[in-house]
Order: sequence, then structure tokens, then C-alpha cells
Amino acid sequence: MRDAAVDQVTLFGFKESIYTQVVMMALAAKGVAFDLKRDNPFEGEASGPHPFARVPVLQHGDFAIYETAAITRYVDRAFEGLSLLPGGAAALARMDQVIAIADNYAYWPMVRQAYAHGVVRKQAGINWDKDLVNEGLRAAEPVLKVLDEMAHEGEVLNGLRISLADCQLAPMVAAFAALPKGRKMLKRHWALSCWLDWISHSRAFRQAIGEA
Ligand SMILES: N[C@@H](CCC(=O)N[C@@H](CS)C(=O)NCC(=O)O)C(=O)O
Repeated sequence: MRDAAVDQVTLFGFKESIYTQVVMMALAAKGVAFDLKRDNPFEGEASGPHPFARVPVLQHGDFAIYETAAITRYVDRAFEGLSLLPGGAAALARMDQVIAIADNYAYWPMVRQAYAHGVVRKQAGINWDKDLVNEGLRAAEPVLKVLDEMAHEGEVLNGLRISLADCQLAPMVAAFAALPKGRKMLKRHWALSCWLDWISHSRAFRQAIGEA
């Protein structure tokens, strides 16, 4: 096992990046110290080690890994401390399912459409597209519904113990909730709202992302 005390941990990414925040949350939950090396693929030429010009990439000693879900699994296995895996086959399967839903159905509408256009670009005065915001809000509805059911079921997203599912999802849902219409939609999903409230007060979230 690599030892954080011996091998340097460097995260290539930027703190506003949602996927970088996912890894920062996992690192914070495990209590792993790291250096954040700023790499923002949206700022012109790609400068970092990612072969597809994305972030994040984690470097631990001479080992480098990209793809967020693989990184967080590595962080959980490679470092001592609290396990970020829930107990039991059903809960582990639900965790994997939440991570896949976050990547495949939540990230694009909730982050890249609703949040990026309705909050980031709008506040920065960069041309934002209202149609994309509305498209994102519409596409987010069925995603919120299934996640709410899972939070209600309680195998993961249960407000009891942090898992890799919490780390993957929290930055995405928190970003979506930064949009007033997103927050309003979220409030109609009671279990998921309670979960966001819990996770956004967790030490890992506050350390990685700050106040939601
Ligand atoms: N599948 C990748 C996705 C990472 C990703 O899309 N990161 C965003 C920042 S949050 C990015 O680098 N975007 C650059 C781009 O889309 O050109 C992962 O899981 O790490």
C-alpha cells in the first residue's frame, strides 16, 4: 500500500470544477493531504496530464490515474482511515448505481446546462443560453426523482455514513441547487433535499467545497 506520508499526492484540476470537487471530497473524507495543481481545460490549451484534456487527474508518487470514479475508488483503497464503501452487496450495488447515474444522467443537464449557463456564465456576464438552462432543468426532473427514491430507500445517500456515492453526487446536486429554480425543484424531493442538507454540512464537503 502506498503511504500518503511518503508519496506525494497531487491533484490536477481546479476548485470550481465539479469533478475535481468530487475527488477533493473523497480525499477530505479520508484525511489525505494533497497539492492542487491548477489545470483548467476550459482556459485554452490543455496543459495537464489528461489524455482527453479533462480534469481531474490524481498523481500519487509515480502512479497517475484519471476518471473520477476510478480515482475515488483508488483513494478509498490506497489510504488508511474511514472506509468510503457501505456494507453489504445491495448497498455497494446502489453506490455503483448512484455513481453511474451521476455521470451519465445528472452531470450534463444539472451541471453543464442548468448550472454552467444559469449561474456561472450568467453571473460572469458571458453569453448564457436560457434554452439550455430550461433544457437542463427539464432533463434533471427524472434524475432527481430516482435519486430521491434511493435516498428514501436509504442503502446510500442516507445521512448516516459518507460513501463514494455521496462524494460523486454532492458537488453536482449542490451546483444545481445554486440555481433558484433548481433549488425549488430539489425541495419537491424531500429525501434528497434532506440528504443535501446533511452532506453539505459534512466536514468532507465543507473542506472540499466550502459552504453550499
Ligand atoms: N469522465 C471524466 C469527466 C471529467 C470532466 O468532464 N471534467 C470536466 C471538468 S468538471 C472537464 O474537464 N471538462 C473539460 C471539457 O469538457 O472540455 C471523469 O469522470 O473524470
